[in-house]
Amino acid sequence: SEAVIRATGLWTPPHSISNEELVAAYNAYAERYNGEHADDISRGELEALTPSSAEFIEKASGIKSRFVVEKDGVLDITRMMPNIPERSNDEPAILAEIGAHAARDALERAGKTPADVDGIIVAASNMQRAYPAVAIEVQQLLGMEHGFGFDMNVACSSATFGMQAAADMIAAGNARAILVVSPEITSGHLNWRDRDSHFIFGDVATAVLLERAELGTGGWRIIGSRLKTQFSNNIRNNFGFLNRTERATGDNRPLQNGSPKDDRLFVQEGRKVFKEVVPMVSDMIREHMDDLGLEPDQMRRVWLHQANINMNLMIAKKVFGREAGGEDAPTILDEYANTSSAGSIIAFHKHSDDLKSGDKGVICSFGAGYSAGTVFVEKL
Ligand code: CO8
Repeated sequence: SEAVIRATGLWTPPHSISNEELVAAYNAYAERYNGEHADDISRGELEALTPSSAEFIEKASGIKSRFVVEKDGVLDITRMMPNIPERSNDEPAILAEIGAHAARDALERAGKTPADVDGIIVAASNMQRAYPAVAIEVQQLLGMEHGFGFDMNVACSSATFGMQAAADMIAAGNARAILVVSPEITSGHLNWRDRDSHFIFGDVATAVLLERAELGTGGWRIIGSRLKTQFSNNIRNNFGFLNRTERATGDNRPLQNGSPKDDRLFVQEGRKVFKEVVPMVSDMIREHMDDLGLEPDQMRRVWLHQANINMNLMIAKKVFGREAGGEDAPTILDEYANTSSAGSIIAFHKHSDDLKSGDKGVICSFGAGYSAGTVFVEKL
């Protein structure tokens, strides 16, 4: 039987960094770096770092601030990454903990308890450890003594791919309800020393509760969902379990050296991503609309992946066949920045209560892989 989206949940970190604060820290770092490497720079052996700018960031991306789980370490120019102290194996891992916060929020909004849920999928860009799966720890934190959990990673499209997997398992009779949880601590794998990307990401956790239709009321019917991937090196992170083995004996450089172009952190060709992903995603949504028999004027709203405001305005224009923005394609990018897989879910969570029964829209993710997912929904 059919799965519906019963409710969503959100956990927002307590700390926020404005563009101005971020740029002040980066520029102080760049000045120090240039001073320390003055000789190499004057000999032309090293390129000087150029300052970042808050005006550029807002104009190029639409981002004004980002939430982070810890702020002081990010702004400390001798560190430039969050301070997230190691916890013992007897304490909850931070990724599981924030995922459980979002999961509880979704359950509360649906008037459900962990006893009603049979599965946890943790779907996110970065997992805290290799094993045991973070999802199994979330299952334990929620106090579930039954059911199953597993992790999956499709970068920015993790949540929509997770929703498809959950809906299919519910339809196949494997679970009554499944929570798709996306805890994104992007601040851990963002290179805060890279001017091109230091402003892009923020931290958050979201959850989506999917349930067999006849087990409750309210929420959203899934009219159709579709997944797409196409290999690209334009967004890449080479961090991985073979890093240790990839070096010759005697090479003792740190695995993540934290240099401005460290490829064991997030790196991208932002321009190419923009150019290639806009048509890929617009075509995907339009083709899916055609197959579902949906005309642009039957679409009430699009909840798009939150990477770049200009990208979203172009995609929205193609979906609606007219200038579109604001209410048509709500943005949370200004406040949250890019939160990878959680972005379209935050937009949906914060901007869907005003829709009426029968209203239709699409939750759409896109990003590294490339990967993209469309989940068309109708308010019950
Ligand atoms: N301050 C001032 N100037 C800058 C800065 C800065 N911080 N950065 C770049 N500039 C300058 C450049 O040097 C360049 O100058 P010049 O023209 O003199 O060479 C000029 O600004 C223009 O640079 P760009 O062409 O790079 O700028 P864009 O207008 O393309 O904007 C963006 C850059 C905002 C990155 C834009 O290209 C973009 O948003 N592209 C789409 C990216 C995207 O959607 N990526 C998705 C990645 S998310 C994902 O898949 C999740 C992965 C997992 C997450 C892991 C967490 C870490």
